[in-house]
Amino acid sequence: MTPTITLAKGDITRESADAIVNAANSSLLGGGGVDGAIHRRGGPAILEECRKLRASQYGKGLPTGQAVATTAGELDARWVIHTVGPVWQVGGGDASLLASCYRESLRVADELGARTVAFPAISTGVYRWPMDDAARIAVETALNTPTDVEEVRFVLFDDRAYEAFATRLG
Ligand code: AR6
Repeated sequence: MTPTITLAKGDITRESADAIVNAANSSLLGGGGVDGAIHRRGGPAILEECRKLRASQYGKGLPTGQAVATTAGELDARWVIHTVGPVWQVGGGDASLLASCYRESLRVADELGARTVAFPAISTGVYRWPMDDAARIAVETALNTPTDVEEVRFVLFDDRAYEAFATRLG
């Protein structure tokens, strides 16, 4: 099935969804941006599970483009799905890895049985991916990934991000 795509503006940690996606880094141990906000509002249970993941199957960290779930702690969600976007380097970035973040997050969501999933604009903050290109990759991948997720909600932090995604949706 193809999910319905919806857009929201604001802080993703205020959203209610089965799963909220975190724009994490490989350490899984927190950072700034969405990651910082999720750990702050979600509370210590999330970090505790991330530490366990680091002590078990992700001893070297979560590779770029992959996704893994933990509890959502005190967020209004059942799970946080952590994924690691690629960094935009001078002149470009690996678009297949950014697409993989969305695809793998949806695969994990399917495994969990999540039906509504809220995504931030992965890689467009600290990792510097240009917003228009990131919006294109996010929307195309969500529309082209077979999934049982019914709603993919992109939660955009400001007007510019919202407009970039709205333009892509047409
Ligand atoms: N809700 C929704 N969107 C947000 C929020 C929020 N609370 N806060 C920021 N954004 P970023 P990345 C937007 O930097 O580029 C962290 O330190 C932001 O404006 O969160 O994938 C991690 O630990 C931008 O458009 O993620 C990694 O080290 C988008 O969310 C690194 O940053 C993504 O910005 C990951 O960088």
